[in-house]
Amino acid sequence: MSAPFVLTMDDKYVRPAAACIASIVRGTPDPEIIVISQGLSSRSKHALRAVGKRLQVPVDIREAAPHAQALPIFLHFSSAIYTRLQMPEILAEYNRAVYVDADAIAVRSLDPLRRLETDKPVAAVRDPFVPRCGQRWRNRVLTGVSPGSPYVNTGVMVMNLDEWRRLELGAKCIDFVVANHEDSDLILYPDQDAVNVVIGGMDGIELLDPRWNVPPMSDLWCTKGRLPTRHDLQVEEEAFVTHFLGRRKPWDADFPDGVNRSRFYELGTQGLEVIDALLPLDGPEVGQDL
Ligand SMILES: [Mn+2]
Repeated sequence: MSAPFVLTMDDKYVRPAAACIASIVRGTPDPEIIVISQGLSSRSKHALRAVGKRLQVPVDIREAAPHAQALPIFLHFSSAIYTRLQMPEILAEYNRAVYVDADAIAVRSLDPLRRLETDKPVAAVRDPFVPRCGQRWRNRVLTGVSPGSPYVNTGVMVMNLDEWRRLELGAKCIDFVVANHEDSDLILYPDQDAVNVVIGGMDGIELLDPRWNVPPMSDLWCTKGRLPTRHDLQVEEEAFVTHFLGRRKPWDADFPDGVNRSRFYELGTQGLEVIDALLPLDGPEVGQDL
């Protein structure tokens, strides 16, 4: 059985999520799409279903687990940080799932990801900027985590949900975040850090081909006033998934023009058209909840 593609979002991310969904549907035959709602308005849900209709793929919208709201909210994070960790329970009838960040765009078919059979709870790509745990947590000793072990970006993640449930990894990761939420050095990206410490620390992460999660290198360097290397440009060009991590997004006016931005608009166009018709940018419920 192949796995569903799962996105989580609030109202603010409906437009990029629609582009992401359109890009998946464009390249991958008969994908199963599940959206986990973080308090989506009924307008947003309606718009996402309309995107599915346009793409001729049903979009199954589920609610984030209710106890998410009772967990501590800290720094600039919303309860959304816990949603990925609750997926094994929200998707109780599935053995596996492919989680894709709403700020990602599929450049080619994601079929190999939904077919990936792994014994490990997680398969993900090493973070190109922070490839090792020793780099992420300098001078910290963490149980089971050696400085040389890989640090992964969880923006694209194949989840073996059976293993997550058997080993109670969602609860363990949430406990880790709750216990350490005041330690801003240990927890910078809460759910991603928890996956790397808790699941990485038990050798539970399989590394994927880096092409499955590629940041827009040239644009990120550009914003830092640095020129990308030829290698950066090549990696970017060959990406299977472009993941717009970082603060500046391709839908922002100041995002550099180039291959990455055009991928967002070209590969996501069918989703964007539906959203822009149903949720005009100056509408009352878009972009005002943060
Ligand atoms: Mn992201």
